[in-house]
Amino acid sequence: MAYDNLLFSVSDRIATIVINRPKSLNALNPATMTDLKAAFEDLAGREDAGVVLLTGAGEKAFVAGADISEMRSFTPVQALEFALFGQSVLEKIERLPQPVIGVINGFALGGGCELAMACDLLIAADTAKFGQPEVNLGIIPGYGGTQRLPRLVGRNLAKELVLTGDPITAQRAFEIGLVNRVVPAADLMNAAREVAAKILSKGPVAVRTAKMAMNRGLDLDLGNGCALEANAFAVGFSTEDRIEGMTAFMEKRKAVFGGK
Ligand code: CO8
Repeated sequence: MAYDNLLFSVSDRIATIVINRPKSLNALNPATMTDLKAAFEDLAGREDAGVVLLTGAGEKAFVAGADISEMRSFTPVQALEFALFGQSVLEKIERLPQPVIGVINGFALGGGCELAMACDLLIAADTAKFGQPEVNLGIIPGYGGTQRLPRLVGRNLAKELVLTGDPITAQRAFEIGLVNRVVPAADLMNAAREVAAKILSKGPVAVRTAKMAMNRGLDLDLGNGCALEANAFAVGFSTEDRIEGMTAFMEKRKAVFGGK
């Protein structure tokens, strides 16, 4: 499928989405959010893609935030609509059956940091910068930043980022648990593909179920989260993948999973 603001490709069961507005540092305007919605809706039904990489075009930015040039004329009602729409797109990413790896190639600011936080794990170039600079514009995060950031890094660190608007380095983002790994910029795509290939070699149904259990469980108390897990665990015993996985272990060979 072709998009005005995204590049989309699939190879070796890895789908790659590149946000492609480098002249605006890949800022998110309504048209780009609409493209992202369509791309993730398409991916949900695709059997040829087991992992998704999400990155930005060019070397400078993943996404430098919502597009300020378009946002500046919003009425409050439009701002509400744009925030709710964006939040629903990020929820699509979280609810996508396949894991999504955020490949952070540069600035991930404002809506860009929020988009990154909707991914399942993040690999960042050592040149990347993260931040929630909305207060510099007299506004607050609107794509879930005030909610996901405290859940990811803790309340006080989140407050420091959101209330000062100061950006942090990729290394600092790693130290506070926002990013899984930091690699030299030149190695970024290879590092992301390596992680994707490792996930792809595992039981596909198990990978999807584990993602769902962790994401949904975070919204539940521990007891209900564990109940959700036990049910998902039991469903795993109805799959051909688990027969193959356990048989391969007993036969001391590598499992070949069919995703069924
Ligand atoms: N929106 C629109 N255009 C942008 C944005 C943006 N967020 N960021 C950069 N650009 C454009 C610049 O205007 C410039 O365009 P031009 O060449 O036509 O002048 C081009 O990209 C290159 O940018 P710079 O010249 O500024 O590059 P620098 O290397 O000097 O600086 C920075 C890079 C530090 C990233 C700088 O561009 C910057 O501070 N950008 C804005 C960052 C920001 O404030 N982001 C948060 C935006 S608000 C937000 O994301 C809210 C999300 C929730 C929305 C909810 C819906 C209501």
